[in-house]
Amino acid sequence: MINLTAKIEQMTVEQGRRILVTSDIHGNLSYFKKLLEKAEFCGNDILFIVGDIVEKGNENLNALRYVMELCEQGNVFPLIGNVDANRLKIINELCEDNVNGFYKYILNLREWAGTSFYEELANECGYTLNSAEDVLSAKKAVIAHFEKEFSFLTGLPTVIETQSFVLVHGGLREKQVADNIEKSIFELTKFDAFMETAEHSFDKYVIAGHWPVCLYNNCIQQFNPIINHDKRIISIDGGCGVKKDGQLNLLIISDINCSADEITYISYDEIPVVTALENQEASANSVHISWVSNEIRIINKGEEFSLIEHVQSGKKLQIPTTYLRGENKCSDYTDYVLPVNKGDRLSLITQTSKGCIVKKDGVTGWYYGKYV
Ligand SMILES: [Mn+2]
Repeated sequence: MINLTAKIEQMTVEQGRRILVTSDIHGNLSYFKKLLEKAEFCGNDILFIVGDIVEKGNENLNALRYVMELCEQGNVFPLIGNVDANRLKIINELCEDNVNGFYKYILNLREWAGTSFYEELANECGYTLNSAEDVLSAKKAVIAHFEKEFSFLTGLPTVIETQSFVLVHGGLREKQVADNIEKSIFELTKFDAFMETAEHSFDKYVIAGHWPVCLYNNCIQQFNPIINHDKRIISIDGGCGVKKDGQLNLLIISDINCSADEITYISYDEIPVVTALENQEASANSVHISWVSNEIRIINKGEEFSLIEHVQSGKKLQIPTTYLRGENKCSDYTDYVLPVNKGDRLSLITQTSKGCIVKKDGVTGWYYGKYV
């Protein structure tokens, strides 16, 4: 049986060691490795991985095994995420009554990400998943074969409190860290929009993942970590692998005693990069249509661009027709025109006859100039 109760751990971090924090790797192992390389991660660093190691990417089992391997060095501290916990629960409870829904989910992920955590587990045990029955027949072998991986995930803490900050995948429900022990693992790991909806200003800065930071902004589409000094919350999920212009973020805290103002970050994505050849000024009054506000009305559907009305803001705008999702939704979109200087490096997301949608320093927007 898998025992999924919240675990709160205390930890004292030695002075003089650099602290790195990432979250929401979601099976994107190459992103994670490249990010550590970029940070020149070494044995003297402390690395926290704030949950959601598996699912949605194409190397879920390998990502988990890589994290397990890193943990043997003694300076790497993963926490559990809601998706990690949910997989344990689903696999454990898998039976005839619920297998159809789970098989549908596996098929969705196969189409979207190429594979899924359970599919990788089943495959390693020699099972191919072509029906709900296959999913169920693999269960026994999966549970026996991956005992080590499951007990590793089950043993992960939900919250780690250090002398200067607190780490948790979703967020803290209660202001005092210790009071959160009453909460379920899912209340602490699946706290949607924590930075927006938390009712407390915490004593120590709380570092959380789970909710892609781009969902916090209705004007600008941006993926960099956000530090909220009023509530003392640091939100770091860059939407890696979940958003097409997402990135994997890594907070860099130079020392356990450094102040929140001194925290920096780096990020990694695999979007092709071009160089701008022209300057461009930023636009004002932009809108960012995100997954939490993506209801639209199509006014005129064109071949390359369509005129739509964004329901939440009431704004009418032209968006690439490829961004439409059915009749009343669209993909994440912004009409923001980025400030660009000649020589800037831009990550190229979408090309159109009018200009390109690019990302610069973690912010997405239009660029209308020439580039190479
Ligand atoms: Mn999550």
